[in-house]
Amino acid sequence: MSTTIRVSVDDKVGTLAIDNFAKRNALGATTVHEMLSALSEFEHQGVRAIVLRPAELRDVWSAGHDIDELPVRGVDPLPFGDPLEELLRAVRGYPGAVIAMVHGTVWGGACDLVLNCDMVVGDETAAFAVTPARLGLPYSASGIQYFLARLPLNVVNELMMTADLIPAERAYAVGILNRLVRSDTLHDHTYELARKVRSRSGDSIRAYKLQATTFVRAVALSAQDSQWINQVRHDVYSGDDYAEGINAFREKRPPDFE
Ligand code: YXS
Repeated sequence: MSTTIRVSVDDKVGTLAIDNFAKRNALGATTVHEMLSALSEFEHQGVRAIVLRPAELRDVWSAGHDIDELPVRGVDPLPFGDPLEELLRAVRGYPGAVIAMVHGTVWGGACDLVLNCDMVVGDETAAFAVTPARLGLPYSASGIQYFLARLPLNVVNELMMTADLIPAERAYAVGILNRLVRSDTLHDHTYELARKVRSRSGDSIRAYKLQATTFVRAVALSAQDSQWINQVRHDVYSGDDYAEGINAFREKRPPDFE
């Protein structure tokens, strides 16, 4: 029995709803593993389009990675096996459309999750922030690569360097959102889009998506550059900023990176 998500299917259109508002729908291991199981079950049932949403439409869509589960200084906070990294790969690899329905603010790894969805429908309350610079955390190389495939460099720079929320109008203007609709029509617009995808050829869409996500990953990178990236990230997650960022969150105070 799932404890932090709600799942349903209606005529091969699935709904995957995060239901843990007490923790602002933070994406901890328990929630992520339930989401991974749901995606696997959707695939088994031949679900062709999935709407990813919060169970309740409140002011926060998701607060991102569960900070309480981030490791201490000196340990990579976003390794390949991190549950949220696994979820991002599962969404990218799902053989059908995953459509994010966004009402409220989306933070950090949840922003990565939304941008890994195939399409994003948001309303006037939708806003997006990517927050490693608030935590002194070195973002994952795969995450950065995918952000750069998804958005212009200057927009990724703004997200990564300010860690500020990009509000709905700008999110639509810069391409984070496919559709920007009024909150009272968000549900209908999102499910209309999902049903449209569901009505098209599942074989064609699966083949397209598998090729598209493969092409996005296909970049030439020397072993030397790969090792250099790992060293750069190691130096950051072993450094003072990361320790201070995590402590500041836990002590509910602004971080002091001076
Ligand atoms: O004090 P209690 O026990 O009630 O718990 C509080 C918060 O500690 C908890 N909570 C979280 N717990 C773990 N991980 C989180 N990300 C997280 N966010 C919140 O939920 C309870 C209610 O939070 P509260 O009182 O702050 O709610 P609010 O409505 O006043 O504010 C909502 C937010 C989302 C604006 C605020 O909670 C917030 O700023 N959360 C942190 C957002 C954030 O920085 N997320 C990035 C997580 S790290 C990540 O995703 C990546 C690794 S990265 O950093 O690289 O992007």
